[in-house]
Amino acid sequence: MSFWNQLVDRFRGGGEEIDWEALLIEADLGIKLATEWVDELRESGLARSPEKAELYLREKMTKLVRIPPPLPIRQKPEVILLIGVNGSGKTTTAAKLGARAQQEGRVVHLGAADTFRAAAAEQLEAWGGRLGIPVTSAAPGTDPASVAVRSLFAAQETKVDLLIIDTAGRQANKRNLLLELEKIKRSLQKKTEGVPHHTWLVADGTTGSGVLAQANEFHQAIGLTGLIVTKLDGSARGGMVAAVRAEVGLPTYYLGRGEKPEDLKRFEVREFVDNFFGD
Ligand SMILES: Nc1nc2c(ncn2[C@@H]2O[C@H](COP(=O)(O)OP(=O)(O)OP(=O)(O)O)[C@@H](O)[C@H]2O)c(=O)[nH]1
Ligand SMILES: [Mg+2]
Repeated sequence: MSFWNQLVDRFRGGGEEIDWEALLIEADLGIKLATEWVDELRESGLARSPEKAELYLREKMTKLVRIPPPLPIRQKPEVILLIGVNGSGKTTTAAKLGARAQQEGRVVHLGAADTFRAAAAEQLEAWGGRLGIPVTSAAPGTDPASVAVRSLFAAQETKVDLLIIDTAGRQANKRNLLLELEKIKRSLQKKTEGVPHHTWLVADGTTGSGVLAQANEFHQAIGLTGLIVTKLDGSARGGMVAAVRAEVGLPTYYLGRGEKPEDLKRFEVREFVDNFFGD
């Protein structure tokens, strides 16, 4: 039985009307979006029919999570900055994005701007070694902004197509760590206007509504352009993709469904919606 149908069964409660609000919150849609959609279900009278309600919600979801057309980037390299809380999957995602781009025929460079954890640069270097992607790194304790800038210079010199910069894990409420992120962004911008083109939050899908909170906090603090949700190979179903789009306005570009490079999937609306509600 699909995740969705399991939820419907669970919230049906004694043959009465389904508790749609509880169901949608359980599916990680967040309170605000859940309430909004449930009000619409009630007002339209669809709440009493699970089939009709599902069709309605499918359509709402499909419209909501649409991916905006890519902005034309004339500069080379295109630069992606990955940020997020500790252990969310940033370093792995940097490598996976690199591997994907390589498969598409693009030349990639990696920047290891996590100089906080001693093993962080080694972890990215190991990935670089395996994938044949050069990595700019520095000794632990080095100013991460300087490593980011050096990686930009290296990527420009070698004329690669894509630079992916990994950063240290941090909570969005730690002021000094946020300032460090701001400095990384500002230093890159100072060297080349428009860089980084993308500032993506990498968030662990198993934290459920935590993803929405993180997206809100990081977006307010330093400005995000998109989301990547990792660890969706477990029980998490990704409802937070809709919540983040509705409440923070950020599109999701990739989903992580495992630890290997090929487990990073481009976000596809149709596939996502089918997966969420069950085929
Ligand atoms: N199952 C699963 N595991 C993942 C996924 N993405 C990352 N991981 C695992 O999560 C763990 C943490 O990943 P990292 O990439 O090191 O996370 P990070 O955000 O760089 O961590 P810090 O640098 O310490 O903040 C690793 O064991 C990864 O293999 C995913 O999509 N699915
Ligand atoms: Mg890391």
